Parts: sequence; structure tokens; C-alpha cells
Amino acid sequence: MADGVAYSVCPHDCPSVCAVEVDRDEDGRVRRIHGARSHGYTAGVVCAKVARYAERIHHPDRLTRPLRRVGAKGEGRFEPIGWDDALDAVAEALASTAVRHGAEAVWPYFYAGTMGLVQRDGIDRLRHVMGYSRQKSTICTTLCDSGWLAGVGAFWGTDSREMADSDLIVAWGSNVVGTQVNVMTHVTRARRSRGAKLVVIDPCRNTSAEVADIHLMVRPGTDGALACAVMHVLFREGFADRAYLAAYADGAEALEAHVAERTPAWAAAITGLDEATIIDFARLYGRTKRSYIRVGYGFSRSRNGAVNVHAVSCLPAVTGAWRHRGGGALYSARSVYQLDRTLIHGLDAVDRRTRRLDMSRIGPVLAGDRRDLGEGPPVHALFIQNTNPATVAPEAGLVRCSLAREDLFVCVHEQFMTDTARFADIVLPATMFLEHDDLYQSGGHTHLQWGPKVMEPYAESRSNHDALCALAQRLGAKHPGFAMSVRAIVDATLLASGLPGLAVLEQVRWYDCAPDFATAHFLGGFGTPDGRFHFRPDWSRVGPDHAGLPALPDYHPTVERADDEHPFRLITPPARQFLNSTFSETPTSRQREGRPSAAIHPDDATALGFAEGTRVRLGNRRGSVVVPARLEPGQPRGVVVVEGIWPATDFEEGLPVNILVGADAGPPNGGAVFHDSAVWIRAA
Ligand SMILES: Nc1nc2c(c(=O)[nH]1)N[C@H]1C(S)=C(S)[C@@H](COP(=O)(O)OP(=O)(O)OC[C@H]3O[C@@H](n4cnc5c(=O)[nH]c(N)nc54)[C@H](O)[C@@H]3O)O[C@H]1N2
Ligand SMILES: Nc1nc2c(c(=O)[nH]1)N[C@H]1C(S)=C(S)[C@@H](COP(=O)(O)OP(=O)(O)OC[C@H]3O[C@@H](n4cnc5c(=O)[nH]c(N)nc54)[C@H](O)[C@@H]3O)O[C@H]1N2
Ligand code: SF4
Ligand SMILES: [Mo]
Repeated sequence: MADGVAYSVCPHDCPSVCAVEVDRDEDGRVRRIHGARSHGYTAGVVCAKVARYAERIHHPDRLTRPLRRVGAKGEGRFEPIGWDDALDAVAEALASTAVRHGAEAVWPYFYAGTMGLVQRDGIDRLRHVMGYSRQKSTICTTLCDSGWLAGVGAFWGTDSREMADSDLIVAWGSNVVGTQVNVMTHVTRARRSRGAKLVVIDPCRNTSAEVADIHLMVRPGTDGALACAVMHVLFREGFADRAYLAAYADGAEALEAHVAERTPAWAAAITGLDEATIIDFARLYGRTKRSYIRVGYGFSRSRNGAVNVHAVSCLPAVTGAWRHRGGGALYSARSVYQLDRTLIHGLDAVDRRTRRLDMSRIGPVLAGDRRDLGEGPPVHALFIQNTNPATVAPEAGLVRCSLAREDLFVCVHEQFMTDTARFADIVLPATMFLEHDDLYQSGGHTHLQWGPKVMEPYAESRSNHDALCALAQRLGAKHPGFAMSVRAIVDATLLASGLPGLAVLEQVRWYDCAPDFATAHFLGGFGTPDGRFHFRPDWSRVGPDHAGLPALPDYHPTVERADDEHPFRLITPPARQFLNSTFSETPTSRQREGRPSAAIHPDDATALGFAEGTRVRLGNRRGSVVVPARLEPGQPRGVVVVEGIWPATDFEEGLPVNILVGADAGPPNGGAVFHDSAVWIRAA
């Protein structure tokens, strides 16, 4: 393969899905990764951790060979074996589990370690052909999806590049500087050319809040109250666009009467913001036609998250901001692609009667909770790709004891010896994105991109697709996708989707699938059945667990509330130098992040007798962790923040922060509640 610059796509689980240029040395080793300048959204920028990708792809601890467990489960002692022996052992374990307990006792478990469609979702093809348990993939987007679907009804919105034409950009519950840095490129353009304002709505004074013009430091889980009070002011002070409401929305009169009671004073008591701050923000939002809300995930990760997201999605419908260039909102653009995913996922082989297991509830599922298993068998075999549940899943304490069950077979296909891989019976080494082909879509922009293999696989690593095909052959799983290369699957998928094939995509690198202005702004109607924005959602269309959800946007007080025993609310946002649990192995990211800590308001710390660096124990009925305290004036009192999904091994007692997070499925359709835990704090 040629030296010099190679073109690809960042595969990590991030809305930006950057087009990248890989600078390699004469030996073909990665020197540095740059953002593609000619890509309208990437615009030459990638985050620092991916720029330093040499540290990850050439890391001395990368897995090189398949491994078989020789120590106790979770102990991390393995011996090398050959690929054939490893695949035989996995196939034998899956087949014998299916014979003894039924095919549903096998759970292929995956998420978005790579966002490449073939390498990420091909595991579904094996699942469906074999009749293994299906997966409800709730760990990230489901709560936000539910809230957005309730009112808007479709997954697209104002083009992210239109932020450059906005006068007011609101990053709502999203740490954009840390989690999707490219947003800032477009915010900066708007600031330079139009003097646009950036508002950040977040309990933490994080880097995004630092660079914002206005930071609204809400208490976690209270965004529904803030949104209602903003709407109160919008109606009261004449900022509601009544012509727009009449033409495009349903339930506006009921909403107006309802929010008349939701005053700024009412919201101030709930959110912790001043009444005047709420009114000022509402007026700024109301008088700015070109107002753009970038809807983040952070404020959805609570038990009332779907209600909060719906409440926020009502704002541009009240002001009619959708009508204006640079106005409206974006949560995710993922439905603009309209790809035919049959071949990738093996949708022609699905039996919809097969049970679906909720991935965020992997702890209760593996522990045999009947609410999850239904009438079906316990799970006796896991085949894991692209995710690290021992660290990242809720109720991680239960996940970890369950992964150690003697009657559970675990295979983990990974790039590193993660916390989860340590629990495996068989570990398989995986390629990284530059070592395999794939097709990428994005939530943060509208480009469908081709990311080719530009280097040979490291050591004995194999791609997810290759491992699945080899396993399918041993299991007798028949499907055309298992006999095709990734290139052939991508070509067939593009053609089946009515797009030019791979030969063309390869030349142009990306197709921009952006809808026209009127479609993007829902000027031909919203995605709901009647084409109107719904202030009064039919939650029963969104998910089964809808009983008790409020009829109109509201503060829905179902969070895990602080009480005398658990006086603090814990939030656990991602770290800038990590990508979920990834990059926690690279030296510079580790050095820049330091170590896990608990950010506490200085007044709370004083009341508890803590100083900077005091070792504290955070706990609740699910368990406890020990971390140093960090005094942080830029967050509300009564809130504690543990940033970064650090590996268990970085905590004093070897248990990750998610042991404190509940595995409750957020209504109405499930979803993990990472920012919704009540804890006590004591000196360790
Ligand atoms: N406390 C707390 N917990 C959280 C969150 C939070 O905010 N706070 N966020 C949650 C969210 S939103 C998410 S999405 C999850 C994500 O959590 P994870 O799913 O664990 O996310 P990643 O770290 O992106 O990727 C997981 C693994 O995929 C591997 N991988 C990458 N590419 C490939 C490949 O091509 N093949 C194979 N076989 N493996 C590959 C990586 O090495 C990595 O170990 O975490 C959730 N957990
Ligand atoms: N650097 C980096 N980038 C990432 C990731 C990463 O781990 N590191 N993870 C990737 C993944 S998988 C995802 S899903 C996205 C997530 O990216 P975001 O959309 O940014 O979502 P979160 O990171 O969950 O939370 C964002 C912010 O929400 C705040 N927050 C918590 N609770 C509330 C609340 O009740 N109300 C409000 N208003 N704010 C609240 C948190 O303090 C945090 O600053 O980022 C992706 N990008
Ligand atoms: S992690 Fe996100 S911001 Fe960083 S290069 Fe990848 S897609 Fe771009
Ligand atoms: Mo995520």
C-alpha cells in the first residue's frame, strides 16, 4: 500500500464521523491524522485524540493473537491459540448452547465501537440466520430518540452547516467542545460573520460552557421545567408565531393554557436558575429568528429524559424558527440516508418472534431477571463485538459478577484487553478502521462516506466481518452476506438503495444526502402521521412503557431524587480525551485526563469537611467507588460529577463508576439513565 496521505473516515462513536486524511511515514506507519479540508462539515478539523491515532493503532498493548482463558473468569490470564482453534471453540460453544438451551440462550452483543455499517451491524446477520436472541440497542440514543420522535416524528433537522447562518446557537445538554468538536467550527463561523451567541445548557461548567456567551447551569433532569418556563414567556410576551402554529402544529392552544401555569418562578425553584436568567434567555430565544438548537444526549440520560427532550423540541415550533435559514434544531440526521440495510443486517432472515434483550439491562439479563428473559432460557453464551459492557453498561457491579458465571461462555472480539475481554473464555484480536473497508453514515451531518482499508491488519487481527464469516461457516449459517467481501456488500447496498455504486463513491469519497431546505426544515410537514408537530404527543406510538407520561411538556419528577440518605445527584459525562471507554489506553489521553475524580461544589466540600484531593467514597445501594475530590465552583450544589468512562482498573477498588448507575429502562421505550443517580459521599 502506498506511502503518503491516505483517505478514510473516523470510525468512532461520535456524531461528527469526520472525513480524515492519514499522514503516513515511509514505512507506512501512521504519523498523524488530519480532518479533510474539502469536506463541508469536517472542514479540516478532527479532535486531538484522533489526530494522535498513531498512539492507538501502533500501541504496544494491541491484541495480536487469539487467546484462551487459563485463569479464573475475570482474572485476565490467557494463553495464545491459533485462529482455527479459537473459532472452533467459539462455534462449538454457541452450537452446544443452542442444542442444550435453545438458540435464544445465545446473545450476540454489540454496539458502536466502530460506526462502519458492515463491521458494526454484520453481527445481526449471524444472529438472525441462527435465531439467536435479538438485541434492543438502548445504551445511547433511545431516550433521546423517544423524546424527539414524540413531537417531530423524523430523524433529521436543520443542516448542521446552517449553524454558520444562525444568530443564536443553543447547545442543549451537549458538551460540544468535548464530544463533537466540529460543531464549534460552524459556531465560530457564525460568531465571526454574524456576531452569533452561543448558549450552553448544562449542569457542568465544562469546556463548552467556558467558551459560551451564556451558560445556564441547570440541575440535572430539570430541562423540562426550563423549556416550559421559556414557552410561558414566549406566549406571554408575543414571541409565539401564531400563523406558523396554526399551519404546522397540533395542540398549541392546550399548550398555551398549560404553560401559563409554568412560570419562570416555578421553573427557578426546580432548575436552580434565577427567574431573571430564565426570562432573559426566553427573550433572547424569542426575538432571534435564526435560532438553532443543537440537541445533545446529556439531558436525555435520565428517567424523565424523553419528556425533557420533547419539551425542548417544542421551542422552535412555538417561535416558528424552523421557517428561517439557520433556524430550527438538529438532534440527528440519521434518516436522511434511506439505505436498504437488508443485506448488512440479514433482515431477510429475521424471525420477529425471537425475543429481544435490552442491552442496557445486560446486568439483570445475565443475572436471570425474568422481566428481561420472559419465558425464554437464561443467556448461556455471549459473542461480543464493538463494546465494553463490563465498564460502560449500567449496574456494572451486576454485569461483572454475571460475566463471571461459570455457566456462561463469553467470546470477546477486541482491539485491546478491555475490562470485558478480561472476562472472556476466548479473546479474538480485531483490526482497526485503517485495516479494513467500511461504509459510514453520520448523525451530525448528512454525508455517506467510504472508508477504505489503507494498511494491512496488525499481527493476526481480523476484521469483524471476516471473523463473522468464518464463524458462520463453522455454524452452517447460510446467507449471501457471509460469502461476500465488504466491498461487494457495500456496492450491493448502495445499488439497492438507488445510489450510484461503490466505484463512484470511491472516486468522490462521500455523497451528501442532505434534503432540500424545505424538507430539512419540515416546511412540507413534520414526520408525524398528520404532518404536524405534536405538543401533545401520543406516547403510546413511541414505546410500550408510556403510562403516566405527561400529556403536555412538563417537569416529570421521576428521577432518582436525592434524599436524606443520598443527598447528592451524580452525573457521569464522557471525557474529552477519551471516546467512551476507548482511548483510555493511549498515553497522551491518559496523561491529559489525569485520573477519575469527583467534582464537588466547594461549599458542599466544606460542609462535608473535604479539601481538594480528599479521598472520598461515593455510594448508593448498588455499590460504592473511591476517588479523590475535586473542588469545582462551576456546578450546582448537591451535584457530583465523575467525568470519563474510566476502566475499572483505574479505580482504587477495581470497580468502575457505572456500578452506581441503575439499569432501569427509561420510559417509554427504554434507554440507559447515566446522569440520573442519587449517591451519598463520605470520607474514604
Ligand atoms: N458512566 C457513563 N457510562 C456510559 C456513558 C456515559 O456518558 N457515562 N455513555 C454511554 C454511551 S452513550 C455509549 S454509546 C456507551 C459506549 O460504550 P462502548 O460501547 O464500550 O464504546 P466504545 O468505547 O466506543 O467502544 C467499545 C469497544 O469497541 C472496540 N472496537 C472499536 N472498533 C472495533 C472493531 O472494528 N471491531 C471490534 N471487534 N471492536 C472494536 C474498542 O476497542 C472499544 O473497546 O457507553 C455508555 N456508558
Ligand atoms: N470526547 C468524547 N466525545 C464523545 C464521546 C466521548 O466519550 N468522548 N462519546 C460519544 C458518544 S457515544 C455520544 S452518545 C456523544 C454524547 O455527547 P453529548 O451529546 O455531549 O452527551 P453526554 O456526553 O451524555 O452529555 C453531555 C452533557 O450533558 C450534561 N448533562 C447531564 N445531565 C444533564 C441534564 O439533565 N440536563 C442538561 N441540560 N445537561 C445534562 C453533561 O454534564 C454533559 O456535559 O458523544 C460522543 N463523543
Ligand atoms: S472522534 Fe469524533 S470528532 Fe474525533 S475524529 Fe472521530 S468523528 Fe471526528
Ligand atoms: Mo453514545
